[in-house]
Amino acid sequence: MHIQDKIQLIPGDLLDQQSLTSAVTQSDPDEIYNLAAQSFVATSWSQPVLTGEFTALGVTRMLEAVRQIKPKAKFYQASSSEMFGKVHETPQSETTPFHPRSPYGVGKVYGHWITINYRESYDMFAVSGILFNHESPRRGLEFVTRKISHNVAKIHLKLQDSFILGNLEAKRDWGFSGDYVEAMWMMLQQDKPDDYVIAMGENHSVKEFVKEAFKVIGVSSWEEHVKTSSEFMRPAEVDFLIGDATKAKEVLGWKPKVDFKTLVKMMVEEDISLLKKNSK
Ligand code: F7E
Repeated sequence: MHIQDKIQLIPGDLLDQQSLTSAVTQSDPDEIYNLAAQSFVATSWSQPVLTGEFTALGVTRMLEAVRQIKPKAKFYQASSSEMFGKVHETPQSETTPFHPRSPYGVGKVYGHWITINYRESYDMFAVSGILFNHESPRRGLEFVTRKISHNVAKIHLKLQDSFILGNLEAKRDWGFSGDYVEAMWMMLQQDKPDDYVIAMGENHSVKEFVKEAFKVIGVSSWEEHVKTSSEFMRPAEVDFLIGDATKAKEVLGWKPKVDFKTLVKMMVEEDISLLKKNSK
C-alpha cells in the first residue's frame, strides 16, 4: 500500500489563518509537525517578502491555530542550521548564537523564537528542532544533493555528459531524512518541551559529494563532467556547517543509522532506477 493511501489530506495554507484554524479543527491532532516553509535558500533572495510570509509569519499563524483550537496538542517547529549562517563557533549546538546569511535564514530565526515565545507565554508543548541538512531520494531536484544524484544517474545512463553547479567548496553536515524524522518524533514524546540540534557531527564539501556520487557509477574523472557557473552562486554563502547533537543523543537517545557514503549511494542508485522506470 502506498503512503498516499494511508493518509488523509486536509488543505491548509500558511498564508491563510482561517484555513489553518479549520485544518486543526477538522483533524483534532495530538501532534503537529510544522515542516512547511519557502525552504529553498536561493529563492529567498528573489522572493524575500514571500519567504518571510511563509517561513516566519506562517509559524505564528500555525501556533495561533493551535493555541485557539487545540492548545494541549504537541507542536514541532522545523528550525534550521541555516540560522547559524556565518558561524560564531564550531561545532554548532543549541547555545551557539545565530547569524543567518539569507532571507530564508532570517525567517527561520523568527520561527524559532516565536515557537519558544508561545511555549513561555502560553505554557504550550512547543519545540524547535534545529536540523542540519537532511537528504533522501525524495529531495527536490533544486537542492544540491539531489541535483548531483539525478545528473550523475543521467550520465551513467548516457542521457547526458555533464551538468553545472555553483560553489563546490561549501561544506555541509548531511544526514538521512529518515533518521532526522525519527528525531522529530522523539522530541514530541518527551515529558518536557525543549529544543535540540540534530546533525551527524561530520561535514563534507559539495565537491566531496560529487566525487562520491561519481564513485557509485565507477567514474573517477568527475572533473570532465562537472562545470561551474556564477548562476548558482549565492549573494551571501554559508561556507561551513557542522553540528553537535550531543544533547539529542543523551536526552532523546537518538542515533542515526545512515552514514554519508550510504546516503550518496542510496540517492544515486534510486535515481538510476527511477530514470530507468520512467523511460519504459
Ligand atoms: O545547498 C551549494 C550551495 O540548496 C547546499 C535546505 O533544506 O538545508 C538546505 O539548505 C550548498 C550551498 O541546501 C549548487 O551554495 C553548489 O552552499 O542543497 P542546498 P542549503 O542551502 O544548505 C537547510 C538545513 C535548510 O533548512 C534548507 O531549507 O550547496 N551549491 N552548487 C549548490 N546548491 C544548489 N541548490 N544548487 C547548485 O547547483
